[in-house]
Amino acid sequence: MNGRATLLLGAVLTLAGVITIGAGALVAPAEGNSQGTAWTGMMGGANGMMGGATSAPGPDAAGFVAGTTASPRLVRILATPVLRFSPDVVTVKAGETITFVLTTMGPTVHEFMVGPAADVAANKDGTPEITDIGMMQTKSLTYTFTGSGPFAFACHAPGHYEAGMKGTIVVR
Ligand SMILES: [Cu+2]
Repeated sequence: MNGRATLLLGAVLTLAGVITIGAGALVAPAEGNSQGTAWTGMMGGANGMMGGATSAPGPDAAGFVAGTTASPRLVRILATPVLRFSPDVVTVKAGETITFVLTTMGPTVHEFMVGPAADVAANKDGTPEITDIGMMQTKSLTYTFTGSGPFAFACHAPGHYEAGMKGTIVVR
């Protein structure tokens, strides 16, 4: 088999792997209300279309494997129509590398910034951020939590942070 064919086969197998993961169970939103359940249902559809993966177990869950720069741990977060992230608390182990996978539910465009809590609160230039996450779009950002924090995340689309669109990183 020549090199190009091997590369193509690898790409197909990778795609198949992603789709298989996407068909798995989703992590439930932090809130147990009916809207949260509806979003989870919609996420199932989004996964089917986008081939997205589910959140990996966190430090408090069975099967936890700390994320590294070579193999970041995946944390899926929904940006919801009521200007909240779900979940809005994410627990990490000190030093972990996390790939945040953000999906916007509903017509409002969101952003996702993560880093030192003071920088995130101040919307400081240079703080890691993804922007223009439109309806049913998924974007990701990888961040390494060096030190004990405090760390936070937020959406700085106009008015959203003030409305409460922010989250907390708990470092174990
Ligand atoms: Cu927002």
